[in-house]
Amino acid sequence: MKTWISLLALFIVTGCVGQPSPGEGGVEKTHESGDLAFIELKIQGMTCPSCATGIEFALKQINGVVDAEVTYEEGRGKVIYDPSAVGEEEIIEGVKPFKAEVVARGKT
Ligand code: 9UX
Repeated sequence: MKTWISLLALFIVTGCVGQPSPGEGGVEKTHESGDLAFIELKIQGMTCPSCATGIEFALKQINGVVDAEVTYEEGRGKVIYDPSAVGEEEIIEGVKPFKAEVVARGKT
């Protein structure tokens, strides 16, 4: 539930000022240890690019998430996380208002 609250708090902060950030141009793999996992999410309900930025930010607040990238155009999110610290369920819970579902998973 705390993840949802962080998402909510983010939207309160971000509002709908709609400044689509250019993003980081790809999910940077900062840890190449091989102990990290990767999931791709299908995310429904985003209505503007700022939504994607907000969800991406919220995902990054989750403990154990190493990196996240969400694209509005594709309706997809990519998350790299430490499976010893966080699970798919908690990650999905963090974006629950947007009906995220895992469409791919793997190792980094
Ligand atoms: Mo502004 Mo996108 O609230 O849902 S971030 S339209």
